[in-house]
Amino acid sequence: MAGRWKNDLNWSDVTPRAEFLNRRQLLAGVGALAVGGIAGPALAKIDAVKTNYGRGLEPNSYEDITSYCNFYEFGTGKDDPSRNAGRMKTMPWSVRIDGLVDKPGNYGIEDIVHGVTMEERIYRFRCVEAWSMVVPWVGFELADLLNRVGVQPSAKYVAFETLLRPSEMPGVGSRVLEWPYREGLRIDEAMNPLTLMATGIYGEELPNQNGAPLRLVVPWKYGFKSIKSIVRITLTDKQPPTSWNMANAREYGFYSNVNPEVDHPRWSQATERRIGGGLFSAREDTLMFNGYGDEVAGLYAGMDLRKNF
Ligand SMILES: Nc1nc2c(c(=O)[nH]1)N[C@H]1C(S)=C(S)[C@@H](COP(=O)(O)O)O[C@H]1N2
Ligand SMILES: [Mo]
Repeated sequence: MAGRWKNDLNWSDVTPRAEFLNRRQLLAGVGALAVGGIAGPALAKIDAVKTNYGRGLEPNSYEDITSYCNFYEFGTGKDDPSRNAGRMKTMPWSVRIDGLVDKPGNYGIEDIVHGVTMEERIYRFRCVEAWSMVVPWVGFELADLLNRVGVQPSAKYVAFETLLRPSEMPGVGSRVLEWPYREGLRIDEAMNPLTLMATGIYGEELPNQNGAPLRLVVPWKYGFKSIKSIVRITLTDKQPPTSWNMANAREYGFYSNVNPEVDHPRWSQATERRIGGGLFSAREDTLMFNGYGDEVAGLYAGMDLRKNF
């Protein structure tokens, strides 16, 4: 264990060994290492996690992370995304960046990832449904991207939208949410160094079901804030509408910070079940801000987190 969390982490150190070898063999066969075109070179050497909280956390298996998913555009069952998301075309992919920015435009995914510092970040990921996983993401700080396009001083929020392409998304015929899936962050949350744009897991390109080719990861917030397959990023001076809040404002607030003291109206948020832990594994206590309080509690100083849930 001890050597795992040094600055010279690489994938074989953090991936359960058999699985790592297994996948490499598989991938070598199908040429999936062509991910090199996008994120490859930067993946060869991975920086250490930026928060001490990742220390000692054992990542969930690749299998858990890619087969137990929420991506309602492909169905509401946990295994629907892994079965259905393969039909989503992720190449070519562009992201429209607009609103209160100096350099608005349609940016190809190649341009977005070009020259950024890709890192591994091992984050605990807590879903609002009271389960959690530990995921070795690959990604870069959202702040990097925002700084490159130039955020204007009047921008107070960032709004995100997921692809909406009904011909490839069997779930969007359902009215369970309003499409496209939308999320938002306050600008200081977006600029926080913990906030990632993820392009991969376990050193490989994101599988579609996890939000290829580009998704948000906000580790101190419930999972639904981590919007997948992003096609639009808008800087705005108004708090943007968000899908789960529009669907049920009483149950899902704009902030959605992980908070064991504020229950969901229909269940407790005090504990969580770690996916992959087995049927009889003990529930774990949920930590304030999902354990990232040292890094982010200051963002909410003076705010009533029961009101701003
Ligand atoms: N576009 C989109 N993004 C989404 C969702 C979704 O249904 N659609 N589900 C959210 C929820 S509820 C969670 S818990 C996480 C799940 O991410 P994972 O499947 O990679 O674990 O994605 C979030 N992002
Ligand atoms: Mo979730």
